Amino acid sequence: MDQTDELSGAPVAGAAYPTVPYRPAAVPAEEAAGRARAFCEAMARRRTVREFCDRPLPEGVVEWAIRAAATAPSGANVQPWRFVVVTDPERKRRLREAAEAEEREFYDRRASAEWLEALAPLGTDWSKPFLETAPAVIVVFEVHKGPGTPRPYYTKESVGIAVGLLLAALHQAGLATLTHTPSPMRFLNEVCDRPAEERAAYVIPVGYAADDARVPDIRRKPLDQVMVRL
Ligand code: IYR
Repeated sequence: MDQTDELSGAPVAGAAYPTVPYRPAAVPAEEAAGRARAFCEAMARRRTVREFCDRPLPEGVVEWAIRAAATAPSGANVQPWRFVVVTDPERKRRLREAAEAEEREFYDRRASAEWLEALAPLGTDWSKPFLETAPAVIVVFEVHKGPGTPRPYYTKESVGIAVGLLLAALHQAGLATLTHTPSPMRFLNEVCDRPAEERAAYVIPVGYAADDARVPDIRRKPLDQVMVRL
């Protein structure tokens, strides 16, 4: 069947595009809540970690986690993401140096008193040793319109969902992560050799938590504070 107008080449309303059957794995209704609960309990053990050890990553984990991330839904299925995996020590050193320069500016000048107060319980400062200690740093870029790349839609939402899947995949493989957000992130194009249409959105050290790692004593909001039933 024709899918485009013969003269203009424009898609014809109602034209048939290829489809395939949707066959999700069947879960018996009586098992559904238990499965959701098990996933919740596993995810509830995820914590943002800032102290990593240099234990190497098992073969293949990062690749499978990125494949999982890249299954995320995206606006018009453009899949506007790029995952740069930095493991080379010299590249990590450059990344740390450049990130710390931005962070010094942030903590010494750019951040408002209100923002610094909100960060105080996390114990963060300009120093980012984890960018070198962690065996891998995944820099996630949004891919905007450029030569050879289509216009994306809902880019931030799409990339955010992909990063959620990435963190979940790495966590269930026993790895620790940190969603680090040096700001501004333009320096990452140069450090990661990426073209201008790619804009860094997340810097994610990945590895094993240090044996003596500690995390802030914080709580997640209970369901009645995050869910509204109508
Ligand atoms: N990007 C800085 C500051 C920072 C901001 C927020 I919002 C945090 O949740 C944590 C840190 C840094 O990485 O230190």
